[in-house]
Amino acid sequence: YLSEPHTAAIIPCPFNGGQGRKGVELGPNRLIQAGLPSQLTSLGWSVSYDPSEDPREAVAPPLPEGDAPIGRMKNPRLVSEVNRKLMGRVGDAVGKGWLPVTLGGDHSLGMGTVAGTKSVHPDAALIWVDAHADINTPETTPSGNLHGLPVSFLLGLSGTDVAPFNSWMKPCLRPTDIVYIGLRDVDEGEKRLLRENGIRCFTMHEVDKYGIGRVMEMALDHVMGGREMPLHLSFDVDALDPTVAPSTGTPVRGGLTFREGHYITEAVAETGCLVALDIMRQEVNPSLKDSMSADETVAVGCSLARAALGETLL
Ligand code: 6HN
Ligand code: MN
Ligand code: MN
Ligand code: MN
Repeated sequence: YLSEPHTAAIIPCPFNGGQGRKGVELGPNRLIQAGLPSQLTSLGWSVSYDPSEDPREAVAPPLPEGDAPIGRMKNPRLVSEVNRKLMGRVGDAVGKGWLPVTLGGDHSLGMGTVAGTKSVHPDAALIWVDAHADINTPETTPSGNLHGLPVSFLLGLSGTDVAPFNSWMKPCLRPTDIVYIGLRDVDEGEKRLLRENGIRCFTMHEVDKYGIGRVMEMALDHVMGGREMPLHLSFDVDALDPTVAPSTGTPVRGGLTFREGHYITEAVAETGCLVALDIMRQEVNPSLKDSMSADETVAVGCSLARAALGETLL
């Protein structure tokens, strides 16, 4: 799916409107300052990234009508508009045969990135690495934070055919297209949705039980069935254990080790089928006290991206 030479399009998305905490919008810039573009160049990729472009424009469109909650959904117009634009950017990159590397930002952005990939490759498979399932609907969401809902919108679950999203977003994901890895904090309503839709999940329990090698084999087998098909990887950094990625909004203990996280990205690189990558919820707390853990988390984010783009392939 990738034309030679490979081009990676870095799409910084300093967006926090899908949840209530500040800090997640600082992530993309930190990954870039840490040298991600040149690191990818060193791996042999051409990198499309325009440092003069201000990414804040794309993620903070003016909303003259204000942004009152719709039902339980918070910031619905902002989240919708940002994702509509992101879908276009990701779709453009994938359409050119480039590999978009979207740097989040909160995970509500998964709506736009996956919809963008699907606009070019309707059959694309999706691996969602996360402590959370992000499959709440506007009805089941306990928090109203849209970063907990992207997957239900992509699937078109009941209750997601709502304004303002339904003006541009059409369901584009089938339950058999997606597989989860790393789950350990799933809401009751989400468990029901996962069951009802027969969605394959590898929770931390399965990672412990089978080991990450076997889990990746089964996960790829499930979504790709041994075939060559376009693959989208959406990696929420909170899937990693908080000892590995301490700088994230809702740390959940008992997560993926450094190696397990990297094994996932390496196994994805090995398929040669990756068409889009999200590194999400890379949060940075600007306070000095936390600057070490932020640096650590940023370094892990860069190294996951490098591994997904083939750093460790011999
Ligand atoms: N994330 N399930 C919780 C909610 O509010 O819906 C947490 C969502 C977390 C989202 O980690 O990207
Ligand atoms: Mn997430
Ligand atoms: Mn998460
Ligand atoms: Mn929870």
